[in-house]
Amino acid sequence: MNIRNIKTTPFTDQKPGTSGLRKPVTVFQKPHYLENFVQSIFDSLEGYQGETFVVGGDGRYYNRQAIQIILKMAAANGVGKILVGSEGILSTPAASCIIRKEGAFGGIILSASHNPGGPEGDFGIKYNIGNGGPAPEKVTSAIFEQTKVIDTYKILEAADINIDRPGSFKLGDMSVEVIDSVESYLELMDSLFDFDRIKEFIASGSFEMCIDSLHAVTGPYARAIFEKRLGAKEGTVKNGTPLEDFGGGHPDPNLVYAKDLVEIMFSENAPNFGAASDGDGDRNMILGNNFFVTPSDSLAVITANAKLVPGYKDGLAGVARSMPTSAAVDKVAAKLGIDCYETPTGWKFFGNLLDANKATLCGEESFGTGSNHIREKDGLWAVLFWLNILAVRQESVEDIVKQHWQTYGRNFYSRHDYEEVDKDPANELMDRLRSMVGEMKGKEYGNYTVEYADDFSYTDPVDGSVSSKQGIRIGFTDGSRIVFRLSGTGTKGATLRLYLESYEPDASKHDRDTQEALSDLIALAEEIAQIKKFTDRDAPTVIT
Ligand code: G16
Repeated sequence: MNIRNIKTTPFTDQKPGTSGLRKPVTVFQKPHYLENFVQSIFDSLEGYQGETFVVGGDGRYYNRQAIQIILKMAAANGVGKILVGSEGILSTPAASCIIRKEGAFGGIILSASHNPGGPEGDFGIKYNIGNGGPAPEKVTSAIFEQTKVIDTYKILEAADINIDRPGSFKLGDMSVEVIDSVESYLELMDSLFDFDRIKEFIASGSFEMCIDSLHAVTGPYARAIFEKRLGAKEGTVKNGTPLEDFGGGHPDPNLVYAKDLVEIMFSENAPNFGAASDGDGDRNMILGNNFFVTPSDSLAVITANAKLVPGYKDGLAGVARSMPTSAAVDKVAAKLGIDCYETPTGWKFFGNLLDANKATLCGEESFGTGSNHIREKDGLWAVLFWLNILAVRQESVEDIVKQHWQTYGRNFYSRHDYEEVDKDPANELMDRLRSMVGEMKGKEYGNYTVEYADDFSYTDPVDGSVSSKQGIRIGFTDGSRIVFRLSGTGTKGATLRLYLESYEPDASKHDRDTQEALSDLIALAEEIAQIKKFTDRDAPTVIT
């Protein structure tokens, strides 16, 4: 076995963000860049020698090359066994599922999620721990510390392995098992949902659906589950072949980037149900016939209807949502008499709550929903949850959501993104708000009175760790709220996110247009934060 010790010097920009290290492909292709980060992962871990790891990615450009490098470095660093998704494909939820099922030590997932791919696009790498979830901050910080002092990495000199189909190999002393990418995940879904009932519902002929995989990782999963297992007609899954550049698209399931699906679902003869998922399969967007379900509402509806789904029929331990996510689910939790946790943005913050059985369902406004079945958000799981609800209730998506609002009131909600703005003025905007919030309580802005204003800080109820500076919240006495954050996943400049929410208990006002219902708050956000001045933009890039 020929292990080479390669001399290297640190890169100063390898701090993991909201979800791992994301950079343009060209950065990852710099000599030693990927290798430094991978070695830093191993150097920050203890007791992994001889253990099993899972590796796979969303199929984007550089996925295959990166996997070969990681395999050889893992072998050189003493890993016992690696499970790799066939063709290098593993959706993020499938990777989480396999780490848990196989009792692996951890996993390395290659994805920049919803960011565009291709030679000029983005690439990413993140480390997941043995519970199947994203490494918590103490682990990502330890990795970052290693990246600052690294001087050598280890790699096995060996030929590439054929990862195109399942099979077993040896790389030095390490075993490599190329596994079917879909099988374990499909089995898990089958154990949670009433597949027979959904199949019957689809076969009834009165129900049509359209699933858009946006040329990203969920294609093979969606075809196997919806078309083969649940009997939806061929062609139900659109853009189902993963492409290295996602067909030139932006694999982000929202109203702007999933525009083909949106056109179909908002046409005259729209199907009853539509859904899309993102680059690595952990996000989802749910649509009805001419109807959009906000991710925050989706979490609330799923929570309220959980007892209809076999895997959740015995009740929920609690729910959790990220701070900027609307409080729609809080109302459901209150009615069910269960706890509702508010965490910072980032799925990693749900891990402890799920492990400690404090929460069963979790969700984020950024099109992420999931449960304790794995430790990642899960796009197709959310789609199946909705299908299960629809199969039982036999009502339209719109009717289900509107009835929900009647019961709980409606949380009008929207996110305005200012993408790729200059970093310095974006930081100035946030610093300015930070300096203002201490004085804001009780202040009046037109009809609004500030009830609280702060820079969100979270103390994990399980391990007591504190995460501060997680976003500026300004809450008003009428229950409405404005939140400002800088994204932790962008790779160019800064992305300012403005989250707006107002609560409307009166059902006669639920049909208002969202942007119109929030127009006073939008104007107020501009007045308080001077967004136009600091971003030099007249309007947001994306409104969801
Ligand atoms: C990641 C995280 C999510 C987070 C989202 C947006 O999602 O896993 O928890 O909500 O980023 O983060 P930000 O607002 O910082 O850009 P994904 O799907 O990109 O892995």
